[in-house]
Amino acid sequence: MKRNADLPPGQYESVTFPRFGLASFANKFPKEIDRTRISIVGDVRHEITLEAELEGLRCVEQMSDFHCVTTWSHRGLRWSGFRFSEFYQQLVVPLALPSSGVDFVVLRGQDGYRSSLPLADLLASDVLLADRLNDEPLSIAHGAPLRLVAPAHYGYKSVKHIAQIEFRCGSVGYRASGFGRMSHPRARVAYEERGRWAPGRVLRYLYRPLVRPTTLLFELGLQRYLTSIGKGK
Ligand SMILES: Nc1nc2c(c(=O)[nH]1)N[C@H]1C(S)=C(S)[C@@H](COP(=O)(O)O)O[C@H]1N2
Ligand SMILES: [Mo]
Repeated sequence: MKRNADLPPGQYESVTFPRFGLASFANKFPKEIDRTRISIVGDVRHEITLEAELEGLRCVEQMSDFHCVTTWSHRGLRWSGFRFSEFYQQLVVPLALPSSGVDFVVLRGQDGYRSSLPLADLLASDVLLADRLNDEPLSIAHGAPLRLVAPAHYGYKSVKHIAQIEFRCGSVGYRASGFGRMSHPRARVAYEERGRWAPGRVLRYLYRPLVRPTTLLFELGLQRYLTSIGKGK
């Protein structure tokens, strides 16, 4: 890894893009990668499952950098998929009829991981639901069949293997995966909002030593899994 002055505060450039996450998810994988289905639940009039409807959305491409809270950043990823804002306006609003007070969204992956963002942050034009990375279908490592990409927020908000999206009025009672009490409600990279209870400038030094062991744990988990399904090297 090397330092890079024009990265957000406290970040290093990583030349590789590792499979990464909370240690407890290193050995968890999606059950269904050939089919994209998202269930819409919460404060909505109709709880629905979207599948064929997704194909009607406009496909967009975007280059963005990816910033993990543990201080590694990988630059210049080319994602394609659809804009979360268009997904919300064109499918969720007319088909699920969210309550007028909906302002908080919980996203859940097929591996059981969950994270949240304010609805307003998800409606930013650089937030995608991506199904391709660098001109190839999304791999299991990086979130097949569909993941969130929210480049202005730390990677822990970009839920992989999306299965369910819950639209809620407020966040009362919600707790994020893992060290849930640590996770920041917005986690904006530009403001170094790494966590809720300690300043970002302090957390960088606590998180950085986790990069190597976590990368290794996630790589081993993936190799073991690919071997078990007959796709290993
Ligand atoms: N479903 C799911 N999504 C997840 C995670 C996870 O373990 N499971 N980890 C998060 C974290 S902490 C990071 S940094 C990014 C890593 O994305 P990558 O594996 O594509 O590098 O995914 C995020 N989304
Ligand atoms: Mo992360």
